[in-house]
Amino acid sequence: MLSKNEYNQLKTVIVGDATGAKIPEHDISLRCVNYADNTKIPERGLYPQQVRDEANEDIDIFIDFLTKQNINVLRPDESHDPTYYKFCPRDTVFAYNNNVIYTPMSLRARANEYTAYKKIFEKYDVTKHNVDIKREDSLYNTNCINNPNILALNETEPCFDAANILKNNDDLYYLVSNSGNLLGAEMLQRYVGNTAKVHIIEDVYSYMHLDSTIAFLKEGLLLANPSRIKNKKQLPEKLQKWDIVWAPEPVDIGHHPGYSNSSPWISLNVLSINERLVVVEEHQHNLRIELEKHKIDCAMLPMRQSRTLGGCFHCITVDVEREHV
Ligand code: DAV
Repeated sequence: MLSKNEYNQLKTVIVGDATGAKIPEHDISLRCVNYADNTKIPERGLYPQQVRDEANEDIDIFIDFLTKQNINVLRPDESHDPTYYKFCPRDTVFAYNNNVIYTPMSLRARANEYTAYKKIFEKYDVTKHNVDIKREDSLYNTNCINNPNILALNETEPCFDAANILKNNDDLYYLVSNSGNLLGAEMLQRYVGNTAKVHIIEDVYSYMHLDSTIAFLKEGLLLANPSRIKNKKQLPEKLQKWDIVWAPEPVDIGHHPGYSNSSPWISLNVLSINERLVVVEEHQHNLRIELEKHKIDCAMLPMRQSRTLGGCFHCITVDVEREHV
């Protein structure tokens, strides 16, 4: 059985790889999903060497830490040369209970990214869903450019990145945003059937993914981004009963000039090893102080290119197996 929540003792994890990370063709999907704020898209081609090298150096440090925690680390297929990247397996693969979903990703350039992870799941006796969608121009709403009140995805076909979801045992939480539409949530519900209930989170954050807005720390305790969640009422009813650690202002570690795939709130993108230990970007001291108040220790590790490439320790991993209690 695959992991069912975000915080039980981690046993097996996929860690991404910055090798071959690229800016893809400048198409309508890239503009609407990644650059709806209308910033200039960098030139097509490999990310600067320094970005890829530093990201991989920091990944090596992270893997060393995980291995010392007796966690089994798996990597994307080395022979896979990505059209986009394989730095953030979280975006691509939804591993949950008895299902693996290679999600119908919002960027055209990421349509085949799942092939980098297929081998890993061959040995797991779970149902594999691979959703092939057309990504016609009509899926994308160019009115989203410069207008966060209009989402990038129309409801023409189901479309979502796996990182739009957080899992909490029998409940799945799904953000409707530029990287996931309502049809996608319905499809997710069909795939997991009666093993879980999909709860929608809407009108909270228009851009990418859920994991720089909320992190589940243990049953009944979540970390929330106060710049996006202003009021408990914006959360699905079940989560309104949880205690909330409000994340402090992030320390902005900056990004490579001209290349930015995330806001400073990537600080919130932590990976739980278990309910008492999380991996946090090394400059986020105020976050560490808040978490320690809740008896959660922080392993402070570097991830220098997290803003450049749009992923910190949650994004660059998939928790494949956690202990079941
Ligand atoms: O700017 O907070 C982060 C993307 C996480 N996958 C942001 C988006």
